[in-house]
Amino acid sequence: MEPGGDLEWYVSAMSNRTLAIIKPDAVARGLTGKILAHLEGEGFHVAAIRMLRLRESEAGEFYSVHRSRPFFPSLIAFMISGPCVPMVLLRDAAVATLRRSIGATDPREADAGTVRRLFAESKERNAIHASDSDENAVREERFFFAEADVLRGQ
Ligand code: 3AN
Repeated sequence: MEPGGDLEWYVSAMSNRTLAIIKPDAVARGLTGKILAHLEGEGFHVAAIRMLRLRESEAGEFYSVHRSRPFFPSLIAFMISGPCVPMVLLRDAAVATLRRSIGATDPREADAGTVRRLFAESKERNAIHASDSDENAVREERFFFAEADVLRGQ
């Protein structure tokens, strides 16, 4: 925020954006376009997008909150196994709406019509990541994009 900037504007702008990653399983299976179309159909606008392959250290930093979990080594191996597609998405109530749109972590528990129910293979190979709070959305956006790379007002 600019010094002396409008706090109300900043808070509302931040709650209207979130970070998603189409994960390596979905990219490898040729599902990138289908998942993008699904999200656009739910009212999200893509404001920044890249395709990249995470390094081990980067994946470890991104998922550092899970470092002590038993699935961490496998999660990191999966996340660096191929290219992924991080993107900034805009919509009102972006974080909560996208979490609903992607569904539960385990696709077998995900509601019908959610991205994971439609496209995910397993709890680990679950097609998509989405930020779980406005604070994490800001942190995760900065992981992949400079503020200047994020389009607004389209
Ligand atoms: P979500 O992505 O639904 O927010 P988190 O944040 O609990 O789920 O977990 C991050 C990622 O770690 C998941 N997307 C999934 O790929 C992996 N993961 C979580 N729990 C498990 C588990 N029990 N076994 C294997 N992988 C898991």
